[in-house]
Amino acid sequence: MYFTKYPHKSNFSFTDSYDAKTSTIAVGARQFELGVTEHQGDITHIQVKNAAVWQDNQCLESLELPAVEANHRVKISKDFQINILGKNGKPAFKGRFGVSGQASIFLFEIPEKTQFFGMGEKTFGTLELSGLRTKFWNTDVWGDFHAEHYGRNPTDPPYLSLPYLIAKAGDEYFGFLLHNPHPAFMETPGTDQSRAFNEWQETSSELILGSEGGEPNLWVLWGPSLRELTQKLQKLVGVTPVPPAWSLGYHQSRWGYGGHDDLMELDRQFSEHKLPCDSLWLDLDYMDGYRIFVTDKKMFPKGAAHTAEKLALTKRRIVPILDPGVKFDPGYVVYDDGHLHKMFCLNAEGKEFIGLVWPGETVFPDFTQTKVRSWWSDYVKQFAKSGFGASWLDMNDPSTGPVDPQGMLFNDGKELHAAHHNQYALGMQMASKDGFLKARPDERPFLLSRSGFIGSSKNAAIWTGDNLSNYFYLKITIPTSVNLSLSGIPFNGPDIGGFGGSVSDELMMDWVKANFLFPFFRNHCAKGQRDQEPFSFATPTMSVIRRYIRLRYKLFPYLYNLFVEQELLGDPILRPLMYEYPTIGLEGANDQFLVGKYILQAPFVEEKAKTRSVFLPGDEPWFDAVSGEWVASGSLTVKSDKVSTPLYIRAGAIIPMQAGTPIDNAKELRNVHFHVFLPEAWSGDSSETYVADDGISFAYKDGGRSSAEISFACAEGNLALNFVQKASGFGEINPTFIIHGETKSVRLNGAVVKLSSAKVVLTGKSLKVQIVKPI
Ligand code: NBV
Repeated sequence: MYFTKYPHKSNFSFTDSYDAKTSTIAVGARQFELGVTEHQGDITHIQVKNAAVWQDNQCLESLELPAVEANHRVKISKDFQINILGKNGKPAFKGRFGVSGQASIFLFEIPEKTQFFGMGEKTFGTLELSGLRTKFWNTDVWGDFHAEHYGRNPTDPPYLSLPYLIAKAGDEYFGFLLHNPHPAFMETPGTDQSRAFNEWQETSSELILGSEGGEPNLWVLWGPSLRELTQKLQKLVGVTPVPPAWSLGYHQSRWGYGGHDDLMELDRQFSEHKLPCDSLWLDLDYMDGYRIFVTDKKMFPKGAAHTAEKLALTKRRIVPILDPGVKFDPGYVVYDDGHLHKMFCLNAEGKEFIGLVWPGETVFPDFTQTKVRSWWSDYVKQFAKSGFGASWLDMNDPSTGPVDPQGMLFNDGKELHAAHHNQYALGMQMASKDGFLKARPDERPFLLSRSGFIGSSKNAAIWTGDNLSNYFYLKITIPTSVNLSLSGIPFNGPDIGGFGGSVSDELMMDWVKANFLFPFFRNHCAKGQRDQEPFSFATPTMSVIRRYIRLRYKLFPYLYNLFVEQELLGDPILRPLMYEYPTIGLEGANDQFLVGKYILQAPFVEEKAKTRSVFLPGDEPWFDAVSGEWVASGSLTVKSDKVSTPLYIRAGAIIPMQAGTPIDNAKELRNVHFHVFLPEAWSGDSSETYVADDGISFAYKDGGRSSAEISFACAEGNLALNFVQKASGFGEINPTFIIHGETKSVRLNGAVVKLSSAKVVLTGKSLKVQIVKPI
């Protein structure tokens, strides 16, 4: 597999006739059946079939299909062009279909000034993705690229493949999803800056969406806004079920923690420093000789369950790593059992395929087979019962070390590696999730996975793999995580502080400030690097890190509700500014983002920067959470400061928060503070739905959730607040209102209320607020 070479359109033959009556297209002498199925919500499926060329794609997770309903978005013209119509009913994208052996492409002429976004996990460092040639093939970045390359430059492809592209043409949005587990490729018109020669910089003038094999399966989505398009995509690939509350906390990991003693010491330090932390992670070292599912007795002399019990006192969980590779070691029970029952991938000689991973010679469960997923899930079940609260699925790209993975065949040696490579991790996620559910049927499972594919959103959170402790990697966290969020993977985040290399105090503080509200928030680093736990830094640095970990917990009700909303509607947690402000251009696209609709961050991500420019969208002023002042929208310059970070809140926001300053991992959803943000003499209104549930079980699906409507109207400083509890499946919600802004009078549910003054700290100085006591 060449990562930096892409099929050229000239090597393809294109459709030269179309028979509308039989839905048959012809490419030279070959006939293909063309299926165009229209679904509700302007979603159209274009499928090309020819049993002599392709078998049906074996996708492990199917899409969540909306009902079939005419939408007239895709029209095949008499000259067999695939026209995708814009809102004016005219073709916006004019496409051709071509084949080259088993490879296939869709080639589209595009409207002028089309912009591109999405593409899953790409690390190009920009939100907009014109002028790129790219592949979708899950890699083990540190195993597959040269260290000099990934240190400070984008490497492509990354760990996770999500062959989805968003095209913004004028003010409408088109989504293109290639649902085919075979390797895919895309080319977007523009200039490919990664090439040294001018002649190679210009990419195709047409948009190219292709697959190197497998049945061509293109899903075309349309939306009048990025919000509607993203909601449709998320529902199509599967929303992320609201995760357990603890998984939204702070996570502490490092490669090098051993067993019981290390965990207890970490636990003590987090408590001593009054640092909230929900889980402690174990990397490879807890295993007996890298044998998965076998915990080293020296690390846990009394068993992991004993440690888990102790950690339950501070409500922390243990999250151990699981690699897919099974040590090739006759006598080791997992190997013997898997060997006996033919669970492993084979090579072309019909023998077990061997790669070289941590345990040395390694075999690989064939997760494409139902029986193998069930076998694996039984091991995960026992593993979960032995004291582990969740699991972290690594190396599932699958990494085979220096061995070429293409030799690894699936389905008892009958199917080529490429047919399933991109969904190997997905199979591991599905099997592992089942294992946790078998162990604890009433508990929402949590898995973190490195690689993934379409459908991973239903099974696991994704971290963006091995990064380095430098500003290049800090800076790309924003476009990478935002594009991933727009591509159907809302629960994601990078290794905070950087995995490889030793982080400086400045970088660690900048990193935490930039990512502390990312959907997934885990500090992780490699063996041999400096300690990266908050308390391993000097006290002034630790205090800054702690301030943001605590602020995440303070904002937990807001974050949790964003995940609830994501499950219901499909909106991501991280959003680019244009998600909420559709009329703006690319201002702030690469180094600013929104968390939900109310919080805007513009963190410092350049080394030693003293100032940075910030763009505040819309017509209304924004609340500067550092100073407590209201600032006019538009462009401004802000100064860096050791303690605070540029964070702005939208006028009229209602943000649920926990009371006070969290010093442990307690998460209170019922006694909640609703912070209301009112610019001076503001006239306007706002409303929000707020929910609370037990944060761990599935009871919320069955009435076990409380909800309330919070609304207000403000006319020149006269504020009328309303709070109505709508559902009480999880008991009463007790609101307190915290008002940021001057008011002349305040009423709550019609009655005049008395206010008291207080102070609240968010990111900067202590802010004066008015409190409306609980009713
Ligand atoms: O298990 C060790 C590491 C792990 O810490 C990291 O997070 C993974 O992305 N793992 C990769 C294997 C070795 C990487 C050099």
